[in-house]
Amino acid sequence: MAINRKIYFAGSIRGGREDAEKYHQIINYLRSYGEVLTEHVGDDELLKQEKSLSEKEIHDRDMAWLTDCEYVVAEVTQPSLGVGYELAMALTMKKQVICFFHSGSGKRLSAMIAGQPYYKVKNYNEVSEIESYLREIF
Ligand code: 6K6
Repeated sequence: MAINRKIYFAGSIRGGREDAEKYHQIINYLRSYGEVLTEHVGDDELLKQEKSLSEKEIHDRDMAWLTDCEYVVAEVTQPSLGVGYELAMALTMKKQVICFFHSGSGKRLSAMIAGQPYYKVKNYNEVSEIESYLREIF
């Protein structure tokens, strides 16, 4: 495993947890390519521990991780203010950003993400497609 590569995974938390199982699977794929700093996003048990932190502690820690990482991988199907904020910050910090959108979801991705060419947005139908896409990137 390429331990040195730090990957920040972003996915909806308070925006809604409908896609949490997909986040879990994507994080498992990402583990082959580096250290995933935000494993709790795909793990409801780990997320419970986050509840002991203040809002400021969560924000400041996550921004420190974002600053530290090389890649940001986001699952953007479920709209989330936090994920949108992280993506905007990642652009400002010039991180490599890859976004995955579930095209069979019946949702439409925000134009503020879909219309920003800096973000590499990849549509998928099955989560398993993400594995081969990640293999190409890393
Ligand atoms: C646990 C259960 C409810 O709230 C928590 C603790 N909150 C968070 N813990 C860790 N990361 C968080 C938390 N809230 C937001 N984030 C970050 O923003 C994550 O890195 C996600 O990618 C993103 C989710 O934002 P929202 O707006 O959907 O919560």
